[in-house]
Amino acid sequence: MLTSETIHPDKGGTLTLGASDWRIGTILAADEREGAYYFRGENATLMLQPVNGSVVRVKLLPDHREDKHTTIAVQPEAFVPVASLLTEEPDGYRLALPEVTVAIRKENALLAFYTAAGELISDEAGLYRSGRGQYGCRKRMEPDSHVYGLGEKTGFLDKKGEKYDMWNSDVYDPHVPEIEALYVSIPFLIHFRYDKPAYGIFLDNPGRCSFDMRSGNDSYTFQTTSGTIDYYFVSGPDMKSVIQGYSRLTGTMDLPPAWAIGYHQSRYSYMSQEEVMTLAWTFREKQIPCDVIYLDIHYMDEYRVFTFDPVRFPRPQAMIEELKAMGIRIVPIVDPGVKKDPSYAAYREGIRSDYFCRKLEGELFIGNVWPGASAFPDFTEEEVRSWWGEQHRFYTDMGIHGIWNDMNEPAVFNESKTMDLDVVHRNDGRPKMHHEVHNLYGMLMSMATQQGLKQQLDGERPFVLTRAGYAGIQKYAATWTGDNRSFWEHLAMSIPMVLNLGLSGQPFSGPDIGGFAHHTSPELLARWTQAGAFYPYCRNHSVLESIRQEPWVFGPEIEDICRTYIRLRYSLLPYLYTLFHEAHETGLPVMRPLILEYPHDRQVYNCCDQFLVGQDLLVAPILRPSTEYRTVYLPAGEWIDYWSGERFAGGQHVMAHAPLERMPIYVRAGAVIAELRDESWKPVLDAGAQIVLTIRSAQAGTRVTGRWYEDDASTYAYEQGTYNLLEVASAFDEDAMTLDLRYLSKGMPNQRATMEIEVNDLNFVPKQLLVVTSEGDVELEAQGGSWSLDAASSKLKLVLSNAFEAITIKAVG
Ligand code: MIG
Repeated sequence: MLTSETIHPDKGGTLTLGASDWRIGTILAADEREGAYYFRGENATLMLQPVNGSVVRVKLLPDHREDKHTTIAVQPEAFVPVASLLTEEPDGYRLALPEVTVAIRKENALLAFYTAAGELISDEAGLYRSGRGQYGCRKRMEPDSHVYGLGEKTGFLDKKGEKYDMWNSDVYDPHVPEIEALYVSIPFLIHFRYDKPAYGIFLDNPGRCSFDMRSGNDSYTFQTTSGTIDYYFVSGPDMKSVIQGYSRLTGTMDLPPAWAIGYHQSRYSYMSQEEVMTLAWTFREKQIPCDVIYLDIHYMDEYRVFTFDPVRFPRPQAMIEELKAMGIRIVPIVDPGVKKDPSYAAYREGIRSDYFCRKLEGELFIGNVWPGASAFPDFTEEEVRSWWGEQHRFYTDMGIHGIWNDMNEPAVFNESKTMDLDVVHRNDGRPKMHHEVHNLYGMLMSMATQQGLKQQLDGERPFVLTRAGYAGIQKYAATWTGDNRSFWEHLAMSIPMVLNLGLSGQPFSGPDIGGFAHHTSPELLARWTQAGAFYPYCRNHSVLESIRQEPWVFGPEIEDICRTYIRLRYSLLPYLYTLFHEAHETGLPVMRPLILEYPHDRQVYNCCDQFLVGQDLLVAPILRPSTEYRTVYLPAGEWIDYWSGERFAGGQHVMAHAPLERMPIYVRAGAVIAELRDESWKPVLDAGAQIVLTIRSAQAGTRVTGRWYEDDASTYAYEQGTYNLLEVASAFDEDAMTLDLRYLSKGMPNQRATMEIEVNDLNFVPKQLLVVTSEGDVELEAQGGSWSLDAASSKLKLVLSNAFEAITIKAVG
């Protein structure tokens, strides 16, 4: 516990930067070699390397030593040939790329970035080195600047005024606004101003770094503690293109297996085979959908990874098979620490092959974690990663397809809370001290895990969940946000945290629903499950000895609420899955802050008590106890209350009534949402699942647009084009509706025989439904379709034969 002694009067400041007057100095010459430009300063060289037309890498080369090496976060294929032109002017140089121009001042080597049209995007205020050899870069910030991204951080959405550290840390302290570092470090920020070009900075340094948007009045700083400044300037012009640019650089996620986006249930720990089976049967009996049950550390034999405890889990394979038949998967936890135990195969093999981390002087690094004294694989070596991946046959042979990586910051029970800083990682021939690559450790572990599983699963998609990560983690694993608490404040905080992870290239994340530490309450669990149904990653998890928080433990009322919202998630799985496909293609997040879709609306720059799922669903959770009303901000357009169908004009705050069983949800008028109407509550997105495309408001003037993506939901066949992507657009008049359906891809022509569409709230009574053909309009029935009208609810239902590539349907009144 901290006491007042902490704020000792003799305590000095911690910001050391700017303490030295080191500068690059005057630029003496500039030259180009092998796709990079070198600006030779008096004290160091600055390298500018075009990545593509809108992204440029800036690397400071302290001893003029050329080094184009990047961390593993950067995809080599992101670098493409770029038309670039360097010109010299009396007081500087200009490097012009198709979409961004960099100006370099000769006098001080400071950079300014411009759009192709010549508009200033960003101006540099300084590049420093401290007496300790730490580098920092300062960029100008304006009164109307806003900062987003920076991965997994506490606080609100807008990071202006905050300061953060990038140092993967196991933080069991309550996650409060002043915690500067958590488990995942993504040194990427987005700088945004109203009506000005947005840009991103990705500082590719896996050592301890900091981002300070607090201390300077008109600037922000990022600084390193080891290694040099090596950053990527990602030009927009808008936030979406910045995120896409960053995602091209660091990669996008694979499509998850459908079961991974269902509801997951966890607890530290479900202690035995009987307990797990009882849990599974309870879900099925109560008809609460659930796809995954987690095994926390007690499943292991004295916490040895790749083992099962013979007493608690005597027949794991039988259990896994039985669960699979019920449609439930097991995801066991795997920590990096390998018990130091000569009778244990993983330890012996690791020692024999020299796979564990060693200290500078050569001795093994042994740290204390759950199994006691443990060795840690050196995941910076490719050979070690493939060995680690191979170990997972233990699980995959039993039918396990998903793994949960914990403690991979790495967390160690010692004073530094991590690996000793004198560990030397062999790093495939480029040895690094631990502190230089600390933030990569967890990601490399998940990479090893994912690649191993991929090899073993014979074409099936694995699922990996990780606590620690670095830029690019989205390629290997989903992340959950670690040890939050059952506090209402943490329910509220989870929204900006997940939103900023999404803006930082990680679309697949979520917190422990209900809260991990401390004790949940019936009301908190209900409200958290309502919100949680819309997180990209949806898992309820809680700590040892806390009050139980499975959906039913608080009696029928809370159970009903949980059931309703978990089922609601399942009914929206086709829509969610379509968003995951978009994330895979573009890097854009599934769960979005309003600013991403409404950048010209000043109301939304720090809006994070409500969020969007894709473009079409607006979710406004209740974030405080005993609260039945809240204001909701509806951005431009028209919004339909999901529950009542009531229509609201956007651009205003509305008061929503939200009794305990009701979380306010709004649907964008004009949205086409693919919904699952299958009562089996399984994440079946494949042939046979009853999926309906719903259009919720069909009024004259509404512009209807939507997409629906489908594939086999379990293999990588989509990479070869085996998927369907349908685009829907329609227009409405006073007494007619035209519906255009067009497959952008139809790699699975036999996926379903018919397609169902439901149009709600139609503003006229259709008398005829026609298909537009080259020979003129034909009755829908003559084309194998049918329709019906529920006049009371003005709901039109259409069923069409799905034999088309593109079809236009008209409803005429
Ligand atoms: O320090 O495996 O964040 O989800 O239940 C505890 C036990 C180690 C920390 C994880 C938590 C997990 C717990 N782990």
